[in-house]
Amino acid sequence: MTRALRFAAAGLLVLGLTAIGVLKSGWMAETDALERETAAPWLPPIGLIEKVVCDGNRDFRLLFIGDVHGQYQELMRLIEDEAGGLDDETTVVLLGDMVSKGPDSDKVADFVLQNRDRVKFVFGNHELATLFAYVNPELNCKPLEKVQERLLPLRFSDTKELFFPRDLSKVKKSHSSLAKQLGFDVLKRLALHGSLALRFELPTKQTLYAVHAGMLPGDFADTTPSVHSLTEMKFVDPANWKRTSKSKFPGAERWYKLWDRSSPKRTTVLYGHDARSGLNLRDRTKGLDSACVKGGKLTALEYTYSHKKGEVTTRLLQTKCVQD
Ligand SMILES: [Mn+2]
Repeated sequence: MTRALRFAAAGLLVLGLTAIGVLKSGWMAETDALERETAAPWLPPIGLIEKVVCDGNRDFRLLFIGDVHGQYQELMRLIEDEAGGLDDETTVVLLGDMVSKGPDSDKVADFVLQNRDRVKFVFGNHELATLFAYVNPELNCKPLEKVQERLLPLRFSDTKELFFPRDLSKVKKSHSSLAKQLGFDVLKRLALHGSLALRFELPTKQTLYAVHAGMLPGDFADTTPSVHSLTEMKFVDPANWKRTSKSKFPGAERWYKLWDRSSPKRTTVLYGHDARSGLNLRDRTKGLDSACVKGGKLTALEYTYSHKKGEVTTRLLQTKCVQD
């Protein structure tokens, strides 16, 4: 082999090895990215609203229940003893914050998922915090400033809004532990089953909305409400409805006062979230969080439809709660 040929062969060999190296590192980078992607916690988007048209040709009953907060025994007592149990005519609607704080969040979640055809729920701030803690496992292990930019939002199927909690300190270690305890399968099924709001059209032309925190006039009719207002709001600025808050601020008003003034007459909002105000039954809004987890009561508001009479009757059911 001439010298020149030897040089050329060596050159080709180097080139070849380099090419393999480049290809390999490219391939490795791609695999790494893929692994990261697969490893990143993922949950399906949550539905914004589920609409139910109730059939006027048969009897039915809707049982709206305030914040359960993991008080499984009380929930069972309310449904079995006070309400006479789940039957084919009954739909239970949990008004959010069904998990967290109390002792048996896992049992409450299992109960909901095992009775999906009879038990519906809307997401409360505690369910969102638990899901958020699940998709952001670093949140409670590292200082906030280190993870803040890497946080992943929660996603919803009918709104482009990406949800980050307004106050990250409200996503606590207990939410991360609960997320771990429930695990991916349960959280995924909860995300697929629940929604941020429910709307029931009754045969009597009444409309019932179920949300965790509150609604503003025009929500779902003219405007898409924000996740924060549906799950956290207690107060609103009457001059700028986009300004909502959990705590009182100058000029703020309770959201249900706006609702009383400007919403359609035959439309009622059932909600939870406000244990401090307690049971709050008004003409067009029904607040059902009666502080069960703090040793208060667990409340259900029952709507029973009789197709013979063509009428809806309501009844309030309560059970006393034992503080854990
Ligand atoms: Mn709440």
